[in-house]
Amino acid sequence: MHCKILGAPVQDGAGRMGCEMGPSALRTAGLAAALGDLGHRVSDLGTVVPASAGPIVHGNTALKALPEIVAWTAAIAEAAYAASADGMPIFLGGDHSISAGTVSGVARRAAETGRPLFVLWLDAHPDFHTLDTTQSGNLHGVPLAYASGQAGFSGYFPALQAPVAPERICTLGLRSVDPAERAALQAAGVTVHDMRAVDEHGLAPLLRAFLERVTAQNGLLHVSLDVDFLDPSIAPAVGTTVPGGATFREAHLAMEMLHDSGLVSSLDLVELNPFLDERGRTATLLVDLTASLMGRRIMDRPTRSH
Ligand code: HAR
Ligand code: MN
Ligand code: MN
Repeated sequence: MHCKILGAPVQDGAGRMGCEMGPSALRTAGLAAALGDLGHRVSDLGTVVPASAGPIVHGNTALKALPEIVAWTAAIAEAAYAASADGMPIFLGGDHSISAGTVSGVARRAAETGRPLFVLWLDAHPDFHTLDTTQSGNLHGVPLAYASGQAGFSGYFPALQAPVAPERICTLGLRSVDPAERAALQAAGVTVHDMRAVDEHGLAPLLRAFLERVTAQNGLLHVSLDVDFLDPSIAPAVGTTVPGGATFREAHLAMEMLHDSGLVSSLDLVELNPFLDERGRTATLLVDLTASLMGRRIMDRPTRSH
């Protein structure tokens, strides 16, 4: 596989600074080498540069950095479209607002190939607010609503060329959902597997059922991995920690199943805030999870010195 790494150092969509350093930390943690060791060809395509931000006025006065995030979204969508012509783009956030661009860009590409794009959203949060419903005003809370064509973005965000049908979206790991998001997810028909479902059924059958749907429709699959999908005890480097997240093995199992499915066509690694990390452990975990997604197996792991 040809892995294409692309940095999107956006932090204005989150409530605090630091995600700008995410791509650097993931590179420092050895992402390219880990992929190379698995036999993949790796290209680092560098860093997306945002378009210039013009003034935008919106009635929701809580919104933060709307012109900046709109400018980033336009540039990231173009870069994602270009990078997804072949190979496997891996987008390094940056806060989760980058996925407004990555998902819309790869969806435009998928539409040209004629294969339906599915999205697996691994996150404590659904990020399903619209510009009208967000109360925090942090735009990392809206990308999934935008990319799936929910109302209220037109005239502000770039026009969507290929919205992802909500029936093709699966959220997994949710445990922090605002009332407006809960209603919108249900109305739209997004598949929601919250942490209670993971606890009760186990992650594997929930994910397997979704992957079987993707396979049955000969789909492509974009995976969006938010650091806060993981339990904060193993992944502290995120601004929005929520207790009760995925364990080390749940997360690796998800990645191993995704690898075995052969369906994944693009990946986001988002919300890493290296300023909050402990000796790089969260960045290292994200690299190891990516390696599992790209084919590293438990039985291939030698003992490491401590
Ligand atoms: N729903 C809340 C809000 O809109 C929290 C959103 C937090 N989002 C992320 N990414 N950290 O999932 O403010
Ligand atoms: Mn998120
Ligand atoms: Mn989140």
